[in-house]
Amino acid sequence: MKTIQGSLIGSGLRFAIAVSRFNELITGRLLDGAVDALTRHDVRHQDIEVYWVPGAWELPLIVKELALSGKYEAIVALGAVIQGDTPHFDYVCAETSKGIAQVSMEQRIPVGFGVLTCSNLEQALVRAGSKSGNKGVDAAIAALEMANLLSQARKTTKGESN
Ligand code: INI
Repeated sequence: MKTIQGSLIGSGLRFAIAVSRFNELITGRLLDGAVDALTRHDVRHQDIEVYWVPGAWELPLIVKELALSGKYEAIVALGAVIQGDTPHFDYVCAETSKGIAQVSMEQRIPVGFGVLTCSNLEQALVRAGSKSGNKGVDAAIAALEMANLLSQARKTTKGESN
């Protein structure tokens, strides 16, 4: 039996982080968490590029552009969508998540999904570095693991030795 896993060693890997300015109180914390997680796993500061967009709705487009550039082993998408009194929330959440997933699948690049979809600000704060951890950290670590796993899988499926 052969088991293939992605390591959490980030040296030599290049990351783009796309982050939305909407609800920056939250997304700034997600960004800090993501950068901290990557650098703690030996990703160099100069190998991380941060792209700000106006809101979560705009994330799929920049993620697609970054994926197509071929410059990065993985991308992390960060945002915070907080429910209001209208169905706007549902449209933004649905299109953001669908769009990001589509880019990841079509371009075959890991995209860590760090977009919070919360009922209120308190729920978001809890997930942005207080009681329930930091979803920016989780998204960055998932992207790192997947970048290494994909690289392993591509070697293995080409029959190269590891
Ligand atoms: N964008 C967010 O990132 N979070 C939100 O909670 C949000 N709400 O609630 O409206 C939001 N809206 C803006 C949207 O993402 C676009 O930037 C805007 O519609 C312009 O295209």
